[in-house]
Amino acid sequence: MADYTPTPEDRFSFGLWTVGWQARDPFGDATRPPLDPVETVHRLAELGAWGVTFHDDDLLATESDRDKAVAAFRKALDDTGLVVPMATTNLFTHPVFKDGAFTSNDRDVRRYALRKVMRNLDLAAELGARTYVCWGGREGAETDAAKDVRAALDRYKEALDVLCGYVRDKGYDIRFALEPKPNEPRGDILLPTIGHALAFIGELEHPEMVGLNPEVGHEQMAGLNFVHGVAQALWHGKLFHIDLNGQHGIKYDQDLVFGHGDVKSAFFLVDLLEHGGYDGPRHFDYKPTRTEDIEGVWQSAAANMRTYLILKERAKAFRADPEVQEALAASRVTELAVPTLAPGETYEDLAKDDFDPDEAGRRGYHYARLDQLAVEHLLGAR
Ligand code: DIG
Ligand code: MN
Ligand code: MN
Repeated sequence: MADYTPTPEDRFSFGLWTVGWQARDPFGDATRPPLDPVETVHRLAELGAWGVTFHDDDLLATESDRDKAVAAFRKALDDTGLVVPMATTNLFTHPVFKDGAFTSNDRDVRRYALRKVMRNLDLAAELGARTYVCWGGREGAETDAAKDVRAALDRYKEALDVLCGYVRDKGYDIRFALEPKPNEPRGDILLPTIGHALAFIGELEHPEMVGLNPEVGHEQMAGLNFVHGVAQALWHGKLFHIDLNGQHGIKYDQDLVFGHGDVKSAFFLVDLLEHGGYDGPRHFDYKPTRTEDIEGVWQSAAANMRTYLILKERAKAFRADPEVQEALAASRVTELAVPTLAPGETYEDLAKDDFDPDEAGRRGYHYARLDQLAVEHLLGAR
């Protein structure tokens, strides 16, 4: 029986806010007590995780004195060897951010948000984080009259430009990763998808310092193919980090255990990450379902890593299967990597082709066979 026990070499990381979620939702109170970040660090280390990530406010879950909380967190990291690959700011829970942070109509709120991020950037740098995520969960609106989107994008750009300037002046080895999401908690969130965020990054003063932290469920909430989105982020050299979880299509943000939503998409995502040149953390941003007690919380944390490792093995077997290699060639998947014009050719050479579009239109691509091979590997039937 294969061994799916995670080790730090797998570079799995979790947000404090994931296993620490008390399961309060819009229709019900918390079903779990607050979780001490120190307990989280030790338990994640026991489960085989490599890293832990945090919002500034997560550190205060059970200790209101920030210095004590940071000292305890740092000691837990030292005691366990867990690293901090990423940090971020909570710009969405406090009522002050109810109309946004970087794009609130209230200029004083925007200035406060920048101060809050800069303060946590200092801690992130101290703890060795290389990536700083910006999820603009409250940047948006419920009604069109309420938000001048062009002005909001001006303010969003201004905020990122100021923060990139701060990181450069401080000499921090930190890059920013924008996390798109189409809606929830706002009716419509700005930079809703990978595509919107990529276009926005191109307008910044330091675009080289800003990339993406795509989340599985967020693109799928918009009805988009997450694997295609991640592939384009990789193509732009902008996959700086990734939030792995599960989602069942277009509904509220489920933040399920990785693989517990669209498992075929998860299979091809792991195939892409393991063979597509991404060497960053395998970060889980999920929520243990509200039905779980603390024992179930730790079981769900382990499930993320175990599912990833099973899919990693299945994807490796898929790629190594000679019948798959033959089917990929028969479907001309490998031919797509061949440039359309041969070296030295120009558009003038295109006129020389002897090509019968009707004959080509009759040719099949044999994708059904290829997809069946993928499904059989995914199901462990090969
Ligand atoms: C939600 O998907 C967001 C917040 O949890 C956090 O700001 C970010 C970090 O991954 N993801
Ligand atoms: Mn989510
Ligand atoms: Mn996320």
